[in-house]
Amino acid sequence: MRTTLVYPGIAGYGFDCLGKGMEAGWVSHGLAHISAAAKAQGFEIDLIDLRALKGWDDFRAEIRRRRPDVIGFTMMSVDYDPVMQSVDIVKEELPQSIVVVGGPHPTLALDEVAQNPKIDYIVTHEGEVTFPKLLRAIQEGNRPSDRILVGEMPDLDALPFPDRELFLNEWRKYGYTLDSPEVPFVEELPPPFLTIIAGRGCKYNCNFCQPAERRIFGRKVRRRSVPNIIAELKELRDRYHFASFMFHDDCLTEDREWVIEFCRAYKAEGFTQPFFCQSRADIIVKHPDMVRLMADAGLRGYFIGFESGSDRVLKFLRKGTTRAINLEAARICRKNGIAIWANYMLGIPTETDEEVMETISMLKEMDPDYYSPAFYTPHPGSDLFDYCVENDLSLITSHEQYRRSPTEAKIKGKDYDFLRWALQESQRRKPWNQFKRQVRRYWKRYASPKKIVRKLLRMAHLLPAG
Ligand code: B12
Ligand code: SF4
Repeated sequence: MRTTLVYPGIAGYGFDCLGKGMEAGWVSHGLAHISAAAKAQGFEIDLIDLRALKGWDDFRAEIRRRRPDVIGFTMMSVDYDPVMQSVDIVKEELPQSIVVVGGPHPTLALDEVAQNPKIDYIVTHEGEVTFPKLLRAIQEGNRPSDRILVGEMPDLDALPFPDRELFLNEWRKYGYTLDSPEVPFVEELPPPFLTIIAGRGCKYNCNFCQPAERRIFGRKVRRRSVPNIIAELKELRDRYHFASFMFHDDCLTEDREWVIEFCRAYKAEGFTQPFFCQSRADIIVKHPDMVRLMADAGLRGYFIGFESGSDRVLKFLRKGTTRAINLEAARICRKNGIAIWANYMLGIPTETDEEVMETISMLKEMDPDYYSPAFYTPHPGSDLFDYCVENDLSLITSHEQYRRSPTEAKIKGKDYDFLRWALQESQRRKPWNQFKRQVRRYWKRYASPKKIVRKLLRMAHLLPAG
């Protein structure tokens, strides 16, 4: 029995985007995990990655060529349209094949997904236990009569490591050069670069996100043990000789004991590769000693959801932080040489223009290394999404618009001309900060005060060029 998994991540990028940016050059840990679990039980699994194809004709040709018995799709809300189009093509070409969908959107918007009668099975929640069980039942001619299968929670340490080769093998066929297993995205993380995920779920309660995480992964955060993560890192070191990596966990630092144990083990096992992870401003402020330990172990950057510079908006978002905490967290990062990837939103429901200006002034004071702005986008499964529906605020008309990109209008009543200006302004550094950054950059590049002074004098036209 042949099973093909499909990664549909072309929303916003289009076909033939493989390797062109982070979203177009990273593996899906969801599919890599269910592939590993199914292969461990003897099933034959391959992948179609829509990002590698030139168009729908290519997808049709692949389905004709591979003739899978079962086709499994992963699906975030943004992936809805490409998944539905793929399902149509699969059923035209292979009416007898069995279509299975899983991932965040089927769990969070089950009714919508269930409306498509061409989908044979919907696996909600986690798939490592339930998907292989379903394959076994299909193979034995004992198909479940229920179309909706509630995925069982796996014991994370008992799972085989994610099957990255599912993606890398496929990408190689399309001539994607693998000097890096996944696409690096910041200068602090050189290739070969890859991503890893240590746990599932988040205990915080931000209203633009929750209860989605809890509904997918349960109330309690589950994390792989440190020895289990170190064992995977060792395997990845042997196989890919990675020079840097990043954790995908929503908030790796929420369990201080785990982090401390990890940092010690990472160093003890001789790892020196730099890494990034996601954290929160309040955690950084509460545990500066943990931040130091992480920096010492190789942490080079934190993704931090600062979201807003207004205390009222932060409260509305149930973020559990304040402007002062955000600024203090940035100071601690800087002190420890940790780059700041600042996630923030503009155009949040109830936000006033003055509050947008507070976000701008916070960012100017903070001077993050990387700006990651979004026009607030209501994501299905979150309380703020429901608030937008109840108050008729959403301007979203297609699933593709569930991307957080700061280009299109998402919320009624917002002045997007002002927000576009705010977007630019929020990323304009103060001249003094800009100057300090230039000096640091030159220092790194030329590592000689004499050369830097000459360069600066030349910039100020006090020395002839050359
Ligand atoms: C890493 C990550 C990314 C990465 C990598 C994505 C990738 N290639 O997988 C990047 C940065 C690219 C990304 C982008 C986006 N992301 Co994202 N991302 C995550 C994050 C933090 C981890 C994903 C992960 O690996 N989880 C661990 C794996 C094991 O879980 P999983 O993928 O859900 O898979 C399990 C089950 O869902 C199920 N399953 C999944 N697929 C299938 C298929 C079948 C057949 C079966 C049976 C089961 C099954 O089994 C898996 C194993 O248990 C999650 C939050 C989270 N903690 O999951 C958000 C999350 C998935 N992202 C989200 C969003 C909104 C986005 C963006 C839209 C944001 C944006 N930039 O606009 C984009 C969309 C990208 C696109 N397709 O165009 C939302 C999705 C919400 C929703 N309603 O869909 C999440 C849940 C975050 C949140 N709480 O809001 N993301
Ligand atoms: S936004 Fe981040 S910290 Fe807040 S609930 Fe979601 S994953 Fe957790």
